[in-house]
Amino acid sequence: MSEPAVQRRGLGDVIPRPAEVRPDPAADFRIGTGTAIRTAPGSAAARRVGEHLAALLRPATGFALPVGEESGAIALLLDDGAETDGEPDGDEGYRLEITPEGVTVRAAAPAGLFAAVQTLRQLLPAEIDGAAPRDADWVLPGGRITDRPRFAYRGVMLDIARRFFTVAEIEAYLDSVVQFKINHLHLHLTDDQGWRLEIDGWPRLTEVSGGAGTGVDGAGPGYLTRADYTELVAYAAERFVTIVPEIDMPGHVNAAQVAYPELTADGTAVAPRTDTEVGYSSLVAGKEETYAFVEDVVREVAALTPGPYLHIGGDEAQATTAEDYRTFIQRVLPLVAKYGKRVVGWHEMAGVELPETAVAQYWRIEAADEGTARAAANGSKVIMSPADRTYLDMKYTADSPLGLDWAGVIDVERSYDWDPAERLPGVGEEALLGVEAALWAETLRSLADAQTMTYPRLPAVAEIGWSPRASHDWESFRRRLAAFGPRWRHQGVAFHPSPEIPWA
Ligand code: TNX
Repeated sequence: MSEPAVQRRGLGDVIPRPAEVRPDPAADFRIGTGTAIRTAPGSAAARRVGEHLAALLRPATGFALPVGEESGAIALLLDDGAETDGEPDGDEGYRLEITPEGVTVRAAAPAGLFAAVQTLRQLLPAEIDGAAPRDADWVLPGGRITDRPRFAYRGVMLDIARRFFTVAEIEAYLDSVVQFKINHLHLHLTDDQGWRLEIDGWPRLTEVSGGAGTGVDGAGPGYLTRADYTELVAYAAERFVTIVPEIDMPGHVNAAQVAYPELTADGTAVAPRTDTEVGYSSLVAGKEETYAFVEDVVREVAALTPGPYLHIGGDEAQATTAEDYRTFIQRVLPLVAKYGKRVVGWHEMAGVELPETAVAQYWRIEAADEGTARAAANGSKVIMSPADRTYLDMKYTADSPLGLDWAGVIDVERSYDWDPAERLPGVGEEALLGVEAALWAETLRSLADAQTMTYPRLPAVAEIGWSPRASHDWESFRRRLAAFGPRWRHQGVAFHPSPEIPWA
């Protein structure tokens, strides 16, 4: 069988769509056997981004692509005069110029170089993601791109409580999401069905509630040791991704109570749960044991996490009275601050008065939310994750084999055609830290299941988070998305072949 011809890409054929694109069809650059990568002198971080680029390009090209500081037609440079058209580039902005002589990337920080590498990867033919060397014309389209994100926070959440995902699976997932300039991975570490992070001094959390038979239908056992978590944090940091750990409380705590009955109201043991009910378990607001436990957990998670955020859940606490909920959150907020972290919580937390530094994550489907609006008015930032747009665990169509449908069915157009700054009254552009797509795992049984629900909807949310509001355009998006069919096949990433997309 002859190999299909490798097609030249257009300079704007990128997701998320870059802020400014000026093609110059006469200025294509061809990567060849002698091409080298040159990185900013004296910057170990830039050097690692160069190595990352080389590692992406070597398998399919078969070229050596040496990385050094002396010479090379592909240059990844740092300069802090970085400002384009009066707009500061920020850490993630970059300028990319492609000419027949070479490729020059300039950014104020290594994160910008990494973002540019994701763009470069997409500018090459899909075959660049193949595992074996092939003979092809590795052409980058000529011209200039100037790019920077709309929002600082572009996240994806993975629920490893309902179904545990191993370090290798989480790393594979991370590798696929960074292509879309996702820069936060929120790990939902604990829930009624399982506890997935080892905590010093509380071994039964993981021995019992991370062990055999845990997870929905008992199909998701496993947990992260502290060493595993530390490895994940480092792996993410190499890809400029911040891990946001979530310990869900005061509700969603049945697994903790199974392991430690002293955390229940009367101290009696509760049975493990593997069903998908929510809203039945609660930590006890009026018991000192509760806060001794929470402080140990918060201290430990904070110590293991270099990123600024610690997510305390706070959702669906139907088994907690309103008064107890307030008491509990007001005791826990200062604990998170005490261990140096900025608190994030699902927006129910905004029913309690919050410090300005707190972040509320809106997840419901209503057209307004008083608590979130009040938090925004008080200076808190908001992450937008409306379930009817960003929940990756919702079915694509009524007959999708995986997923739930309580927030409706979500096809690709529905996940793309909305604006986070217009979602809630009182929560405009200035109040937004960013957007996050959430993948709950009740119906997932494998990494392929997780990928199938994630792609192709995550790229839609990623583009909303990164690209200028004015560039939003469904017709353009679905055409650009079509090119990912062959890319994902080469990468071994499963996806749902939505009929809305004219797949290549
Ligand atoms: C609601 S969203 C939940 C989760 C479920 C999810 C399923 C949120 C903060 N809580 O406990 O897994 O729906 O879609």
